[in-house]
Amino acid sequence: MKNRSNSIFPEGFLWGGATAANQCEGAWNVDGKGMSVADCSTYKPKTDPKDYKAQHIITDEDIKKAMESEDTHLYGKRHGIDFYHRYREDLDLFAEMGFKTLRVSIAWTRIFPNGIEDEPNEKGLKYYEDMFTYMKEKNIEPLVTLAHYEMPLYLCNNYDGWYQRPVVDMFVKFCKVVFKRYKNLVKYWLTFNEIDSIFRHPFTTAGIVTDRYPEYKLEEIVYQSLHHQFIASSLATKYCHEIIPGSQVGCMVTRILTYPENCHPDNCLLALKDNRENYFYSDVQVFGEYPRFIKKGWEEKGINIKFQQGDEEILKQHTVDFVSFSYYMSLVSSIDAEKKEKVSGNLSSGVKNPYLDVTEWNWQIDPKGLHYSLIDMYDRYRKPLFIVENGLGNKDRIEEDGTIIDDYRIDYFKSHIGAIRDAIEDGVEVMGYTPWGCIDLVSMSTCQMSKRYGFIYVDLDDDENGTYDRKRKKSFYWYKKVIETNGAALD
Ligand code: BGP
Repeated sequence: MKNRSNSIFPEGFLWGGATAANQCEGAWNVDGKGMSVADCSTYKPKTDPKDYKAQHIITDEDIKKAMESEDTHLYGKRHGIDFYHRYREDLDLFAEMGFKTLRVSIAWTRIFPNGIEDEPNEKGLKYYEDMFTYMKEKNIEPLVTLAHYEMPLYLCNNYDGWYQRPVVDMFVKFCKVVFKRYKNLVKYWLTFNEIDSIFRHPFTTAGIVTDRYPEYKLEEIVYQSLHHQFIASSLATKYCHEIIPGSQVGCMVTRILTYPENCHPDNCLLALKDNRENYFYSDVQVFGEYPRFIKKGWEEKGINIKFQQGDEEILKQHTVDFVSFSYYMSLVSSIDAEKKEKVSGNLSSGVKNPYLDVTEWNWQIDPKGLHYSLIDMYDRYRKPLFIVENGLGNKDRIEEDGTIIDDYRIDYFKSHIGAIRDAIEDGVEVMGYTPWGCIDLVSMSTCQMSKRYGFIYVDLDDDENGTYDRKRKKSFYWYKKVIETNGAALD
């Protein structure tokens, strides 16, 4: 029997939570902010919220409509939870929970509204400076994502998003400005959120409007844009290290573990290949080169990716210090996938695992998969790991006495934090844990408010009705205790 009276989590473990500018700040056109791709995402009440594809295809016609509209009801990310104006109150609540860190992102469009300006927008810079300063006062270490599902819409319209190479320079210019401005405030940085999402939702991840291109060209366009993001990520890492000595930069990927349906060797091989594909994105950023199977695939499919002179060296020389990832679910690989029942999640779908429960949004719940992934990733990379997203999207109910008894969320976290503890016991180096949407925010995939992840409730519904008031849920007090005891209170 394991003795768990003392905490297994290392001293200095970064307990906290995660958010992103486009889903919580709101204030979409305030203080000089430019329009971003996220400001075009709509809440589509008539579409099945589980139909992720339907939520994500954005055409030029949709962009035009969005640009002509001032509406914030339909475009939920434009209002977020008004974190822009309320961040002090929210940071007070996070500090009350004992957060050691908070993951936020910087909206590129607050700093360079269209991406092409020579000079940054001072109001945008000042906003983040004030926020980081306040975090420091509260003893919360900022963990900052440079690109979390947004880019200036101008670049999408005039440079085909990340498809055109000059966007790399514009992003690097943005990075240098924020590194210089926040060098004394921010030590931990992440480059691209879930960089692997580019195939699942090219518009949100890289400003690629798929209906502009013939179908047969799309894969090449996505790979080329991804290559530009990899280069931009390496250059961001380089300049971060140069400008902020002692800083640490991580890549950020979606970990989607895939099990074989059974021990049939064909299924095992398929699962191995699916996992290898999922690892491709962190492999490039950790090992500094493309895996052979990707290049071979390009050759076979006649995909021609343009490398500029020096690109290979850039990738090789500026690899990341740690590996961060989101973990929500696992999938199953089967050679008979066509005939099997499917589940969704993180905008991808797969064969249903009969041993697992699913969330209200049909995402499979698998804490053991987190344990498995942590061991597997650490064995592969030998770099510190950071779980920067994990959580349960669920509807919450307010009781008559005003309380929110979210025991389902507590159970979810208990099992997942338990899995992290088990992995640490198995020798895995884990830097920290920042559950997603530590305060309710607008859903990335469906733009709903009702898909709630938070320890803190925000009074706002899918149609933007509500007071925006914040309220502590039962899980708030539970997580506070876990942090206070450095994980020992889990049992
Ligand atoms: C990740 C994204 C987040 C986030 C989360 C939950 O893929 O990085 O931005 O929102 O998933 O997804 P959703 O909001 O669709 O429930």
